[in-house]
Amino acid sequence: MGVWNTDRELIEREELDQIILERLQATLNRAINNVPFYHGLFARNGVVPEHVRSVRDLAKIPFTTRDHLVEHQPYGFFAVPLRDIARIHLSSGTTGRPVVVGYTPNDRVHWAECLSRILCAIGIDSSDIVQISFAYGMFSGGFGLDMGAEHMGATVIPVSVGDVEQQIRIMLDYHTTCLFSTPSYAMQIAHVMAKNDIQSQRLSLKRGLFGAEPWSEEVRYRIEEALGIAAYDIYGISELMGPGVAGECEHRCGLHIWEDHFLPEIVDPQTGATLEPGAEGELVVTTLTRESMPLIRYRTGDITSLTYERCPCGRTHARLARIRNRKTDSIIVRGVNIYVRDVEELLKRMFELPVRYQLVVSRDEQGDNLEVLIEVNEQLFADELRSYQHRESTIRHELSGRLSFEPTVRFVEPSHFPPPGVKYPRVVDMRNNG
Ligand code: DLL
Repeated sequence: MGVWNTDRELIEREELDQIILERLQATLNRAINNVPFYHGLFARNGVVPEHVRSVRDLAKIPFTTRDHLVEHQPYGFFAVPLRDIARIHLSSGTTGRPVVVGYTPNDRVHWAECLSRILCAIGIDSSDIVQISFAYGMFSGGFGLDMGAEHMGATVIPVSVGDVEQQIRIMLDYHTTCLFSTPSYAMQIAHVMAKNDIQSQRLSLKRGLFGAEPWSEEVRYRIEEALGIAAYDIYGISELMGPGVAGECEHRCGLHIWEDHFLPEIVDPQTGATLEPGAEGELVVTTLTRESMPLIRYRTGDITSLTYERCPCGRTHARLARIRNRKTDSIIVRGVNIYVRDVEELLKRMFELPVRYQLVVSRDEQGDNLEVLIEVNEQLFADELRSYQHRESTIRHELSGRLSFEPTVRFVEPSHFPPPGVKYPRVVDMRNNG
């Protein structure tokens, strides 16, 4: 498979380290001079950019959190005047209030570069027809990947999300060779294909690029089997840029994070202490080229680990382990830690088909309440009422076995959720809303 930018992707480590340090200095200066938040933060903590002489010195600088961004909405973190901003997106806000993200023309050039590297690394070229089934609009996924695929010469079909049968029709009619979507949407597509007896051999699909939410090796295997493709992982976070911060190459042994644009650290999520390569912890990123919105030691909330060992593909950039879950993907209700993943596992076992669900936590005089909302899809409607009730009571029973109280389980109409393929929060915590 190809390499988009040989000079940058296969660069010797020493040279890469030099670029990182120079760009780090430039970023610190840009932030301190142009963003009042950073000016104040550095002054309060006695940080002078010149004192940051190595990446290790970064630990002297306090973290930036999502709450900081929320406090300074909409434009408080912009380091350039609004007239220099070419585009605005929103972080999708699956874990809180959305935040505005700006791009200068140069930021867009870097975005297209990072994405082209990933697309090329998984074998996409100008002969490919790429169906983009991420949401377009304020979410960075649809537009960003559209721009990246077009930049590297592929043919783009900008389908966006929604009706799953339409996705399949377009794949069949227009001979789509690559599908880009969330992994859960790909599973839904696979499910509808199976239901309508459409064999994967009828498709021209060769590969798929999936991300924007956690997924497992098992899901990868199921997507590959069902769609007859090779499936690759792409990571990104809107506050930092959008999709393309990191992605797999053909070896699929971790996601290369483009260190000439993003400086990664792994920290202990509780203490904030920097951890050694290989240790699992929270990913913290400092942007190195962003003009519009430089972020220093930004806490992503994503749990992963880092390796600097050279990949068989020859790229020198560090690799992230697949993102396991967000720190916020567990929630404490009545003193019990509930992992969203556990609930998902349980639902998977019960239904054997992709279901959408949401955990809603609220509080009244009796204390905290947990409600598990489950989308009623066609298959469930077709079921006997008895099995319906049986499932409701089994879920309630299984969950109350782990908790010290009984949650409520409620089946809801599809209209409760956004259109299929769109990200939505798995947890809604209403306890702080007064
Ligand atoms: O999800 C950007 C994106 C679009 C990435 C398309 C990949 C493909 P946000 O909406 O800001 O941006 O959400 C970012 O999604 O902090 C992770 O928790 C999660 N996430 C993104 N990619 C992955 C992945 C986009 N490959 C948040 N694996 C991040 C696991 C992911 N989680």
